[in-house]
Amino acid sequence: MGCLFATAIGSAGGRVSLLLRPPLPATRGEITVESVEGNRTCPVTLDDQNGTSRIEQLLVCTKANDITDAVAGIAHRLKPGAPILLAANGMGYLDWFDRELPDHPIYCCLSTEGAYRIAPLHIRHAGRGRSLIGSPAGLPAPDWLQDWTASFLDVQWENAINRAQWHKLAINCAINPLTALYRCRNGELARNEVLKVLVEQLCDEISIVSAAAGFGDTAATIHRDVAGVIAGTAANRSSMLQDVIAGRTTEINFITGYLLSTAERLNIDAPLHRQLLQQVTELDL
Ligand code: KPL
Repeated sequence: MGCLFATAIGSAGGRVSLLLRPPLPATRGEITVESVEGNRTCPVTLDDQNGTSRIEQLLVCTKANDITDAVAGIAHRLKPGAPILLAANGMGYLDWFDRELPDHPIYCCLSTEGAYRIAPLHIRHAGRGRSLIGSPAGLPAPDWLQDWTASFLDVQWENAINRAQWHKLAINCAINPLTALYRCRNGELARNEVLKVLVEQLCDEISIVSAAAGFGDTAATIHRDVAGVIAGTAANRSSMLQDVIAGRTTEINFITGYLLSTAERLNIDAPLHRQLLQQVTELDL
């Protein structure tokens, strides 16, 4: 996603540096994005956490588990007040920013764009989606948003990004852990009778927690919305299943873990989510 977003910003005239994990690839600094519409390229400066240039604006496209380490490693290079845009799954990482980088405005990006890596700096933009950017603290749309809205991606400002994030989290809580544990594609959750019942029960628990947490909209529609996403992404392997298959740590603590910490704060039990958190955590070990 980092390569896709970098190319989008580059296409709108922005200057982009990619901060990669060392060792830097032995390729020249150019991203290639393949799509049905043809190939796009974007010149970029390649850098890693040992670089010294100052960062005017930071876009973080890591897994949720890696956000804080990645940002901590380059925080000294951020210009005063540089905005930070987080494009990651799940919730629960904002407290760290409030504590460690209180002078940097934080924005979040939720995206349904589909892209996968073919080689270093070479990706395929496989599915067109929409990206929502907003400020969890309720800040107004910043000037730099124009770099995104003028790009080839469909990007919109979202005033209620917290709600949008919670809604996405709720959907991920109902789909991702089951697909990871049963190693199935999303569509199996609607075909297999046992899994279908589990999805319903997960949605019941999500609905109760959502209502108590002030997300009545998610509480009201979660069963229907999850069914719709399962149908619309039937052939997909969820991101959590992909992590399990690749032997990566899953984002369960930032998905089900965040739902459960919200439930706990509100004195609500969500036993099925608790069980799935434990089972997926065991896969991570
Ligand atoms: O967001 C997803 C994910 O896999 O993380 C869904 C919507 C479940 C699509 O696979």
